Amino acid sequence: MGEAGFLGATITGYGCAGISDVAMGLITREVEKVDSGYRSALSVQSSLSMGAIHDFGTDELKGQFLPEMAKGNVIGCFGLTEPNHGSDPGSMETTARVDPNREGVYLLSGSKTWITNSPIADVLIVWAKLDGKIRGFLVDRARCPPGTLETPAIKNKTGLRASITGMIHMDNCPVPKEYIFPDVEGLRGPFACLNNARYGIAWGTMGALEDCIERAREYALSRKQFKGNPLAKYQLIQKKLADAVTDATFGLLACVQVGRLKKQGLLVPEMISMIKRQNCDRSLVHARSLQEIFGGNAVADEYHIGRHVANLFVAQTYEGQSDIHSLILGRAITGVQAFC
Ligand code: TGC
Ligand code: FAD
Repeated sequence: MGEAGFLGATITGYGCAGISDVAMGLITREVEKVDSGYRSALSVQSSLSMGAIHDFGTDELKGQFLPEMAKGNVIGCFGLTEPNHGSDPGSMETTARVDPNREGVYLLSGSKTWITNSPIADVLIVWAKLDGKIRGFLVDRARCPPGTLETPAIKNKTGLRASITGMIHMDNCPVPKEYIFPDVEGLRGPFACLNNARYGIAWGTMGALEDCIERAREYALSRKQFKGNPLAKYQLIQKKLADAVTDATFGLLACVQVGRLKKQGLLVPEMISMIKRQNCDRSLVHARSLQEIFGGNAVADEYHIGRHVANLFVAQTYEGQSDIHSLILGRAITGVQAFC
């Protein structure tokens, strides 16, 4: 991906491609046609890790990390979710404190879980509370003394198996003050990065759905049941395909429109909640429905449809589960927040 110029591709400078949000969306769609885990790797490196450094890091941090991250030589991850706090990251327990023995050093302690790429990350963007306020820290694995940082992998996942996911355990993990994002405080920091990643998921899930449609169409044309007729001849099968193609088309058009509004500076985050929720939900519903066309063969991995279904459940869950995006939209519509 680094060689192809996909990583951090919307960033201008630092060896990045500087393409539009719509162009990035089109790349994301093609990548997730292959597998949602590939798109996850792309999203985490580009929107969540490089994006955080680009938007909130100092010029020194940008110059030091972005060019190598754009090439894929340095891998990033984004640690927000904790074992006890997923949908509600504002309640996070990970803390930072001033090192009593060394000037200009902070010590991070706490655990993050379900972190894409954490076991292989060189650079870990960690959100933690300093004096009760959420701040962003860049943890450079190479600078962490033994025993202060552990990133075990979470094994035997049922979805997103092409992507490595792990935990981040920090025990007085030292971070120099130059590696703190200086000007961002509160959830605005991580959510700003998530806006771009969620936008990418809305595009990506349409790619996964398109791959399901293509595979189901080919199968329905070749598989014959009842007097030698292909499954594609039957109206119930055609309806499944028609419903899926319709939502894939509407979903892509919505992404294009949101991408254009983003470029014009007319975007509000609720637009992203709307397309993230809708495209994740519809792609999962249709992938499950198209799966039925394969009958028992759907269970065999060589037909790929089951892999997409398992992946799309994850896409619907991470970066704000769909019901959480319903509440974000509900709050915008009514002015009343229903989270707690
Ligand atoms: P709330 O009061 O709503 O907001 C707190 C502060 O944040 C600001 N804010 C935003 N800023 C920019 N963009 C957005 N979309 C924003 N949403 C909120 C807000 O203005 C406020 O700022 P300030 O300055 O006034 O403090 O906070 P809340 O605690 O009530 O939030 C509730 C809720 C549900 C909206 C939020 O917590 C939420 O979205 N939960 C979902 C958690 C989530 O998305 N986690 C993602 C983890 S990362 C991940 O999953 C990566 S997977 C990667 C992969 O493999 O592809
Ligand atoms: P919970 O918050 O416990 O929610 C469980 C269920 O309850 C959900 O259906 C939710 O919608 C519902 N719920 C919660 N609160 C409410 C409410 N107020 N009203 C109604 N319903 C509610 N996180 C990162 O920080 N970085 C990563 O790189 C990352 N990668 C991931 C990769 C994978 C493969 C997976 C599975 C997850 C990843 N995550 C990552 C974590 C992901 O963001 C969380 O799983 C997600 O935010 C949901 O949090 P949770 O799992 O703790 O569920």
